[in-house]
Parts: sequence; structure tokens; C-alpha cells
Amino acid sequence: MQADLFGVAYPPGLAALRGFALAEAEALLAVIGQVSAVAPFRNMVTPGGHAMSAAMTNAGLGWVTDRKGYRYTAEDPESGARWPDLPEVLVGLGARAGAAAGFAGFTPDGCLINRYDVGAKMGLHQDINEGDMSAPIVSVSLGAPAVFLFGGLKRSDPVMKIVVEHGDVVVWGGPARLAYHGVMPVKAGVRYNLTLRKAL
Ligand code: MD3
Ligand code: FE
Repeated sequence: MQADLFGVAYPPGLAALRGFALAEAEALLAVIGQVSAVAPFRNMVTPGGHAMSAAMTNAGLGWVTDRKGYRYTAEDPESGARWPDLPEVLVGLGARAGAAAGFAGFTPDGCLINRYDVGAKMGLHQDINEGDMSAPIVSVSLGAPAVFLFGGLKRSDPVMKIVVEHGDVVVWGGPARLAYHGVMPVKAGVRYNLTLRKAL
């Protein structure tokens, strides 16, 4: 376990890098604007037929869901064109955050961009569509704060709450990589989350 200043113990495999992306936050918001001008945010539908409350788009290899299931694609299914290239600023940030958390050599090939308007949330789930579970996932929070839910390897395991704010980076890997996680409804404002991933 790792303890922060207040003695809160984070589970093994989770590293909270507070303010790690703060200096780049404006550049990251500009990237979100550029990507979403080409590949607009949309509320994708789960295989069960429910529209997700978080709106999504991608750069590089892109995570998608529809009635057929969850997967990564090179093309945006809405346009048929390739997702915008993964910008260097995102590759670099992912690599530096991964290295800071003990994952030297991590190189993301895709970024899922989530937008949470007021009330949007994400239910408890595991990220299992990536090809290489030895790679971590790097999460960058921008805009309004949110509460992450972080559980265990079973949906019924107890969950820990972690507040994330503008500029915070959280790295999930090793024993935390397949943990259930989610996001509580955003209370006010707009929140963006970038997840830098190794999809293949
Ligand atoms: C814990 N996004 O897109 S990132 C997702 O804030 C997703 O938008 C949330 O969960 C968001 O799949 C949370 C935090 C996160 C990402 C990956 C994880 C937590 C994780 C992988 C394993 C364990
Ligand atoms: Fe997830």
C-alpha cells in the first residue's frame, strides 16, 4: 500500500499523480477541441441497448460500443474515416506518467476521451478490451471534479472513493489493471477524462 499525506492507503497498482498534467491542461483542452471537431462527441449505445451518459470520442485506436459489442477500431463508425491521429502531446504525457508510476516503456496507441455533463456517470466495469494487460491505463482528469469508484476484481468487492480534480493523473496497472471502477454522477460543470491506453 501507498499512503498519501492524510494517511489514505491506495491499493497496489494505483498511483495518483496529483496535478501532473496541470501545466499542460490548456494544451490538452485544445487537443480535445481539435479531435472533437473532426470526430464529434457522441453517446454510444451499449450491447444491452442503453445510451451511455458520458459522451465519447477517440484519437488513435478508438474504443467503441454498439449493439454488437465493445471493441477497438481504427475508424470512427460514424464517418468511416480513421480516428484523428493520437497527438504527440498525449503520447508523451502517457509515457511520462506511466514511467513515473513504475511502467517504464509504456507507449499508448489510443486515447478514449469522455465528456461528462451534469449528471453523467459511469457504472462499475472492468476495462478488458485491450490486448496487453501488462500495460497500464493512464487517466487524465480535466475540468469539473469527480469521484472515482475503485473496487476489486469482483463486482461485489468493496469500493474506495477517490476525488479527482483538474490536472490530476491516475495510473492503473499491475494488480489494479483489472479492478472494477466507475465514476459518480458529475454534480456541476463539465468534466473531461482522457484515458491513454495500449489497445493492441
Ligand atoms: C481502474 N473512464 O473510460 S478513468 C473508461 O473518468 C473509464 O472517464 C473513467 O473508466 C473516467 O473506461 C475512469 C479511471 C480508470 C481507468 C481505467 C482503469 C480506472 C481504472 C483500469 C483499471 C482499473
Ligand atoms: Fe474504465
